[in-house]
Amino acid sequence: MHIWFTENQTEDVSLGLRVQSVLWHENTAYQELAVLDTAAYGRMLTLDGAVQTTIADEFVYHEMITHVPLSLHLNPKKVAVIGGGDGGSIREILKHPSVEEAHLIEIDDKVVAAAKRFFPEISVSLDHDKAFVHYTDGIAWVKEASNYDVIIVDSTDPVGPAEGLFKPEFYQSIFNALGEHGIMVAQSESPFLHPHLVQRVFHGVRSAFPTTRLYLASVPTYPSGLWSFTMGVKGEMATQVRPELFDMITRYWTPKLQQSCFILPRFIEDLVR
Ligand code: AG3
Repeated sequence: MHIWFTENQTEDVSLGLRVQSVLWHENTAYQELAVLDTAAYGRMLTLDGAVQTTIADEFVYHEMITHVPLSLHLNPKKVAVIGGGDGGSIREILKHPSVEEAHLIEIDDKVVAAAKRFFPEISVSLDHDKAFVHYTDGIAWVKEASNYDVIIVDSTDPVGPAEGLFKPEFYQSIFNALGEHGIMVAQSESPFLHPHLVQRVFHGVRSAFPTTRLYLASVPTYPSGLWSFTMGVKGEMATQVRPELFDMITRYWTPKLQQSCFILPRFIEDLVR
């Protein structure tokens, strides 16, 4: 069969994936959600036509958005994910023995429902007794939150429901919701295709946090394949990966990669100078 999914990543670039079957399609209260079985990357979740996750490469993004901040925190116990309704970030957070509570703040319950039905490998930990799912707007939620150790912004692109998650006021609310040595991370798009967004997030986080760092990982199904994450740190950070994390089971993150992912190519260093 020759059915192709195309994501128009910019006006000039698209990604095409051959589709074996369409498993689900709906217009939720917030966005258009689809689950497609792709020949190259297995099952894939899309929101408003943008690839969110695929079975073949989700581990890169989910491990890197969680293990990097969690292993830099001195003792992460209380963690929240804003967005991330597929549950992949919660699954990774719960690999950390110190974590007592992992909260998921997702505006669209239909994303969680689709993840539970079609992506059991990704959503597997959403029913864990340390996982708490809240169906609410992340911007309002974070204003009431306090004493979190790590807050992860696992959002879609800054159009539609996620727009407010890219604003400096939001990073300031996250700063206030974090405890003394709190750390935040936001997915911050592609240095090749969205340099202005990389800068927007970096400068926004820097306006709220004393320390801001950018790091990279390679996610083949996201625009350009090279993805960035922006971290804001409130206080002290761990200087070494804690010994109990050395045997955590991962496929992308390693204690060595933890050190190297902050080393940036010059054009990206220049972007966030
Ligand atoms: N959130 C990041 C999606 C950004 C991808 N952008 C795109 N395809 N245009 C992923 C959610 C995974 N938990």
